[in-house]
Amino acid sequence: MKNVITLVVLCLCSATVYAQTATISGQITRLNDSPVSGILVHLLNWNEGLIAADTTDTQGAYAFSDLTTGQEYTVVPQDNQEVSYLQGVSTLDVVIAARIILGIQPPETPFVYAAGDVNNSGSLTTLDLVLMRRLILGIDNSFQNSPSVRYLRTNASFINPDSPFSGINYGNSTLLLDTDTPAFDFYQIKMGNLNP
Ligand SMILES: [Ca+2]
Repeated sequence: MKNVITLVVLCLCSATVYAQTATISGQITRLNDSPVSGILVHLLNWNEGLIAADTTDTQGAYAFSDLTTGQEYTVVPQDNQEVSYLQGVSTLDVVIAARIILGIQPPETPFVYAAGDVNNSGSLTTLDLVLMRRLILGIDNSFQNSPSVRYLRTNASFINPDSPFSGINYGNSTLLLDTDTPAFDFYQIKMGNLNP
């Protein structure tokens, strides 16, 4: 009996020592840094199972607390606001995209480049220009292979800063939680709006 009690006490002590928790928090903003409120954010476990949900507040902030450390989590902002495809897309955006494609004006950020990839092919090409024109002219009312907005980690970068056409490292929305992780931030990218 004494051995059993000792074992139970040992187990409880171990649980106290190892079951540590931490918080993942961050903010969703537009490219002009204005916060986006009301965005549903899902937290998935290593098995892509939904374990928590939060909605961004007026500051665009979300948080998940009391998460067991030593495990992998993925933060996934949901496209729940039904932003019109046409919102923010004009001929000026087509001109900017054309200048990028022609090499006249390099994209200022990977996010501008990503916003132009409206067919979700991974690169910005004349095909994207065609689709943007068709949307502006009312021939299409959506981008078939892309939602109207996408969410990218703010630490996304060009794979080769000297050559935007080499592609984008989209950053990681999955992390192995070790300690409190603030500033796990996202940009809301309005597809087709290269001049936010
Ligand atoms: Ca494309």
